[in-house]
Amino acid sequence: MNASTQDLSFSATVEGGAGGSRLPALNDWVAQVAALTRPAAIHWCDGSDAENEALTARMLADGTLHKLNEETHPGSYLHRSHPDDVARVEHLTFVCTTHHEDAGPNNNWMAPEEGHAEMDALFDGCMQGRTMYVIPYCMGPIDSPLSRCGVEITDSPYVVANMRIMTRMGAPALARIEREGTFVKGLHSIGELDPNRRFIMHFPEELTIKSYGSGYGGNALLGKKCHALRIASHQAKSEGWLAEHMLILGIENPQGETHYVAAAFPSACGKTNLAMLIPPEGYRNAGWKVWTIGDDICWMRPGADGRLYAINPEAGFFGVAPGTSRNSNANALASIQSSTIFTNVGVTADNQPWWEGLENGQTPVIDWRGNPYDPAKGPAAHPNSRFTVSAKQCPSYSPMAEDPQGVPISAIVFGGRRASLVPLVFEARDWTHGVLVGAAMGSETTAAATGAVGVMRRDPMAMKPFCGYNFADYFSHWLSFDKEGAQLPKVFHVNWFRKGDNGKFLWPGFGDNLRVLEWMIQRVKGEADAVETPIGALPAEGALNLDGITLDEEAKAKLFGFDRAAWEAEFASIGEYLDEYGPRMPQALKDEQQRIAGLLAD
Ligand code: OXD
Ligand code: MN
Repeated sequence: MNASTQDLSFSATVEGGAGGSRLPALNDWVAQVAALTRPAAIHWCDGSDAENEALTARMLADGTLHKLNEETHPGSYLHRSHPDDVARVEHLTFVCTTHHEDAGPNNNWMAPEEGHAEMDALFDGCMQGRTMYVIPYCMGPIDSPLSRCGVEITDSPYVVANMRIMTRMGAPALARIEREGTFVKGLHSIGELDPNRRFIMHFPEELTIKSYGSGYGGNALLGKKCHALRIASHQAKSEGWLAEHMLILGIENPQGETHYVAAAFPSACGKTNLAMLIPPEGYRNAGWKVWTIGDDICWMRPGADGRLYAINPEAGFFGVAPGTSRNSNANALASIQSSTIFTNVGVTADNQPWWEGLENGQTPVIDWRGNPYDPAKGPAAHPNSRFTVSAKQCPSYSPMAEDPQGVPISAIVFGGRRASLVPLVFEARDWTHGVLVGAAMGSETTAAATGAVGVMRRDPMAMKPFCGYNFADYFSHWLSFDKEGAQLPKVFHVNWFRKGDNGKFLWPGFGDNLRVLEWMIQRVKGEADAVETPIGALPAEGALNLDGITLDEEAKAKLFGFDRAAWEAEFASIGEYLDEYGPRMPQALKDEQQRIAGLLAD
């Protein structure tokens, strides 16, 4: 928006704790946005309990929220989104950089002036009769040098309630913004919730986001995908750090030693389950523990000792509800028994939240649209229905998650949903190979974004929907960490989703994934055996602990073997993929692809 062309004399009732800021740049921006969107009132969020209670009462009164059973789920609410607004909209998500090539073939692009003009036309007068909320927030622990702040302006109280859980929001964040003088500007309006008037635009060079026409989490909670991934990845490139779509967990062995792992998986591939893993019984009895730092986003940068240190910029979980059960993720289930916002789940006769795979013996009576549940009309909960809950409610939440210095990362894991070809686990031989493993990641699509489900696509480092700049430059940035004095993590690839000839999963997954993590940590310490192959090092027979599980011969062959001819074809396709980026693709990565393709052909 061009301030000079706006009528800044517009006035609205100002409410809320702060009622303004000591930072002129922030006050001016809020005034410009108000002049454009013309709200009835402006509310500066302070993040207090009183503010949250008042907002909740407002949302209960207008039907934005429905109270759930207070006895079974105290302080919890259900929100039903517009049925056409249930997932991220990648085809309507843009990165607006001055030069088209800077956004890369991996993003939709628009010139910044055009993007602003398009968005400002949508925002013009869109908040009339509504309250405009100003949300100062901090991504990461409030006192961490790795954290970054932003301000989201929105007309959705549901967004305010979610941002309060997902970020450090309110007065302390405002104080940090006023101290630092910089912040990411995020402007959001639900507009008319019309899919034809919906866009999510990013202006990384201006640290600005504009999102219109959707109330869905990934499109509307601007701290998450828009700031912490798209804008932050761009910022991280110029500042020498990494903003990644990764969970972070700590693995404590019986000797009390904890290793931290960061793992990238595409949306809805079990990141939350892995981040909250409960060790199998034998491991539990032996004293193993798994600690959760984050389930979706990881910001990392080299520390003085050359290792990568990571923080989780988020303060809560926005997890996929379907499939969450006592068996699949008891920690998530325990976390969401109180003070949780559920979005698009079903409801039981006694008003408890319900979703497919909950497996608690109850049945839904109302579906996610608010209609009587009829199995013939589809699932009770939308496949991308969600829970929003504070990370502090998770039994496995690590106290180290609040450490301003972050945690040192021992291993980076890339994983996809691959029914065939890809073995359970392999280790990259060095950093360059690891970057290629991440760059070549492929996965079948899920319900987290609109579009066909189950189609295999390349999703480098699980960042296809989230990298705010050209992937070729992003891979160069990753390669640049391999320098004098660096103590980089080992890189691995996993596939929990390999299927047998009968179409069934071959690996039990969930808690048993700890067996794979244990092998990785042993490899980091130089204590486990591996078999070298052209694609990387696979666990040697007997090196990965399989005590307590039974795998048949087909499973062993497919999970721990490698099919040379099929990999040769895969590497040809990886080569073609890298070529799609033209001359900006780093030569080192192309050479690495060639090296392995050569080994496979031998
Ligand atoms: C998410 C996603 O919501 O990746 O985390 O879509
Ligand atoms: Mn995600």
